[in-house]
Amino acid sequence: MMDTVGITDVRKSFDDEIANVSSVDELQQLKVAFLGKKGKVTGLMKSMKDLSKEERPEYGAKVNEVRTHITEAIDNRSKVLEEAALEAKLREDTIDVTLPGRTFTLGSPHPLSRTVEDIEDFFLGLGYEIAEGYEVETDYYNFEALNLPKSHPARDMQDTFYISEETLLRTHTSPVQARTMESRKGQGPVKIICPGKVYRRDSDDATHSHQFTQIEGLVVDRGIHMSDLKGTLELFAREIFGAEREIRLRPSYFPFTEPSVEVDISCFKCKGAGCNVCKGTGWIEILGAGMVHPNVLEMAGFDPEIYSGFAFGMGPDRIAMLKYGIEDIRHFYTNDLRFINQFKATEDGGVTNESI
Ligand code: 2NL
Repeated sequence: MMDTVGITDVRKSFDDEIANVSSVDELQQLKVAFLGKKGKVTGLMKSMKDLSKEERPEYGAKVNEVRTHITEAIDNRSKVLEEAALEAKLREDTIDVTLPGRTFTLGSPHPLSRTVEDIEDFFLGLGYEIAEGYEVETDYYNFEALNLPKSHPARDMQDTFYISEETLLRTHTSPVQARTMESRKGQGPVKIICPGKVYRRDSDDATHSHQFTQIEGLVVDRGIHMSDLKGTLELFAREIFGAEREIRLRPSYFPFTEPSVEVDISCFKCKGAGCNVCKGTGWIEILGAGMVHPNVLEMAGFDPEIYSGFAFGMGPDRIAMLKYGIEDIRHFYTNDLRFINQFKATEDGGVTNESI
């Protein structure tokens, strides 16, 4: 029969050559040489036209058999070579786990945020709710409802960023308290603190900022007395500035409270002896407070014959400056990393100033 020798030769030469193949590339070349358009198997197929009709089926079957043999051999070899290549790559790509890792910068709570959170935690522990409101307020809630009528001289002291005649950037967080009281429709108790940003027209310097934070507190119920105010603020002073602190109340004036007081704490640095922090007096002023003015209660819908209350207001900026020894209020807002980085995170999520 014609040319079965040719078929045998092709098969033999393939078997010889594949035995020497050692890479995926070489295998690919071999595949082209035998199965490609101009390959040897394709050549065998083409020569079928020279055979007689009777000879063709058997010849074709034999060529197909060789083609199957070659295809399978190439597939098998391909798998073996790919696996070997993968293993070699895995061997080469080992990682040196002893190399030092990259360090990255850990953030820490901003000392002002931390101070606000500490104060919030203390009052939450006494059962207060946290109330928030608007930074853009109406003249009514910012002044009028707090016993500051248009003619009141206190409006000069709190020179304000007006947006229009009736709207302004709030100068204190008191409007939140006025709104909260009003929403309770004359029914006590009200027991809230209001933290937030406030705005006043001021020339910025080491101790003044046109934007700062405030936390005000308000308790309204039947039978609230000055002694409740005093006890609450004494606990507060000891929580924030240390268990040995004493407080001192001095008479003062606010339009929204009567009577009004300034509250001092005994100096945490010199324990009352006199130093640079307390300017030699042994006392540090930390907040203002008083009994809610009957006009304020009445405007918010509470009967001052039945209800009484106390209120207080403090500046967390100043408290943080005292606690962490910060000499300039502008540090809180200029975001200089040299400032921020002084306050390292502590294990309880707080901050310490290592330079104090
Ligand atoms: C201060 C003084 C104070 C209040 C704020 C207040 C609010 C209402 C009613 C009555 Cl709705 N009082 N707030 C009272 C006394 C003092 O702040 O020196 N803050 C930095």
